[in-house]
Amino acid sequence: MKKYSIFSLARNAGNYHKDWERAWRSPDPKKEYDVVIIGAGGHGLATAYHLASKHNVTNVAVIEKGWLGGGNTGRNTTIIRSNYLQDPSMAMYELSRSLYEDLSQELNYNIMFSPRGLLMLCQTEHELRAMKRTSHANRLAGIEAEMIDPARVKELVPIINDSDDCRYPILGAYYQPRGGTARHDAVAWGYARASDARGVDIIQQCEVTGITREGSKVTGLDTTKGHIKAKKIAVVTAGNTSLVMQMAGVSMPIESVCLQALVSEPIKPVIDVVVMANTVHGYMSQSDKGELVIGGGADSYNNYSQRGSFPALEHTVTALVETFPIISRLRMLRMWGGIVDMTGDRSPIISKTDVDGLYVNCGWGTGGFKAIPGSGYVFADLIARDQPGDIAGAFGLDRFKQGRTIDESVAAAVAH
Ligand code: FAD
Ligand code: PYC
Repeated sequence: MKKYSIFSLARNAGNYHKDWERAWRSPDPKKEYDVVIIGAGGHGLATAYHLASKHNVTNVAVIEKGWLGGGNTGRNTTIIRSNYLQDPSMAMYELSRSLYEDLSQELNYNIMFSPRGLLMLCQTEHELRAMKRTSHANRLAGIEAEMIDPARVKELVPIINDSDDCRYPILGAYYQPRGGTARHDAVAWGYARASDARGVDIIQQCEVTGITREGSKVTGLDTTKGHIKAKKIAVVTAGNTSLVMQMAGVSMPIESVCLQALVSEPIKPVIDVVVMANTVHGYMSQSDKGELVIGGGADSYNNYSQRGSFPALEHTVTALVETFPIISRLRMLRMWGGIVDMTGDRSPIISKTDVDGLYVNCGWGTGGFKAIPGSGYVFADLIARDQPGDIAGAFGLDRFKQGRTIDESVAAAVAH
C-alpha cells in the first residue's frame, strides 16, 4: 500500500485529490467465482474479508445493487454492545465486540471505535429486574457489566432528568463500560479495501435478479451486468433477504420493516456515553460533529421503501423529552430510514440451506452493526468448511422447525 507524506497529502488536497489511488478497484464481473456474496453491507464485506484472509478463498465477488455500505450499514446509529441474555447470543456479540477493539489495526483503517460506555436505563421495576438478570448472565459469561444506581446514572449523564416525579423515573441502569460506537461507513470501507487488496472483486451498481439452480444445487446468478457462474452463493441482503432467497425458491421466516433515526443540530458536547431508554423506546448519543443521534422503535408495518412514517419519529422524540428535557429546545436536522429484517425470536440466521451451495446470513434486525466483525468471521468459516462452527451452529434455519428459538426480544431493545 502506498504511503503518503504530509507534503504529498497537501499537494493532493490542492489537486482536488486527482491523483489519489482508489481505495478499491471497480472491476467487471468475471465469468465464474468460487463464492459470490450478494450484498456489500458490513456483513457481506466482512465475510469476504475473512474468506480471503483466514481461509485463503480469494476467487470471490461481492455483488451490490447500489453502493457499498449504502444499505443499513451506512444508516445505523452505530451502537456496539454485547449485553444479550442467551448463551449463543452472548458468545456471538461478545466475539464481535472484542474484534471491534482491534479492528482499526487489523484493517489498517481507522474505524473510530469509541468504547465510551453504554447504559440501558431501568425505568420500571420490571425493567430493573430484567436488566439485573442480564447483568448476572453477562458476568457469568465473562462480559464486563454492572448495575448502577440513579446517582451514578446522573454522574455519567448530567443532562438526564433524575426527578422522582415523572412518568418513568430512573430506577437504575445496566452499564457496559466498553460498549460504545464506531464510524459505520469506515467499517464498510475498511473491510472493502482490505478485501479488495486480497483479490476480492467488489462489483457495485449490479443488481442480482435471479439465482439459477441445477436440481438442488446453485449454479450462478443473473445480474444487471450479465450471468455469473458460482460454486457457492451467500445471501447477505438484510431487509431484502426474503426477495433474494425467493429467487432460489427458498421462503424465509423474516419480516421487513423500516427503522428510522434522526440527528439534531450540532451542539457542544453534552453526553459522552450511549444511553438507551427501552421503556420509552428511545436512545441517544452524541456524534463527533456534535449532533445528538436519536432513534426509537421500528415502524409497525411491513415496508420496502426505506422511508418511515412521521408518527414513529414524533413518538420517539416525544417519549425522550421527559428523560432528556434539553432536546425539546433543539431543532432536528435530518432523518432517514433503513429496511431491517426481523425474525420471530429477534436473533440472526447464519445458515446453510436445503439448496446445495446456498448460504444465508440475515435477521440481524435492528441490531446487526455491532455484530459485523463476528458475523463475518463465523459465516466465512461456515462457507469455507460447509459446516457451522460452535458459534454459528445455534443460529441455523433449522431452529425454527425444531423449536430451538433464541429469544432476544428484551436485548434487541428497539425491536422488542
Ligand atoms: P446492509 O448493510 O443493509 O447490506 C445489504 C446490502 O444488500 C445492501 O447494500 C443492499 O443494497 C444489497 N442488496 C439487497 N438486494 C440486493 C440485490 N438483489 N442485488 C444486489 N445487492 C442487493 N445495529 C446496531 O448494532 N447498532 C445500532 O445502533 C443500529 N442502529 C440502527 C439504526 C437504523 C436507523 C437502522 C436502519 C439499523 C440499525 N442497526 C443497528 C441495524 C444494522 O444497521 C443492521 O443490522 C446491519 O447494518 C445489517 O448489515 P448487513 O450488511 O446485513 O445489511
Ligand atoms: O442494537 O443496540 C442496538 C441498537 C440501538 C439502536 C438501534 N439498534
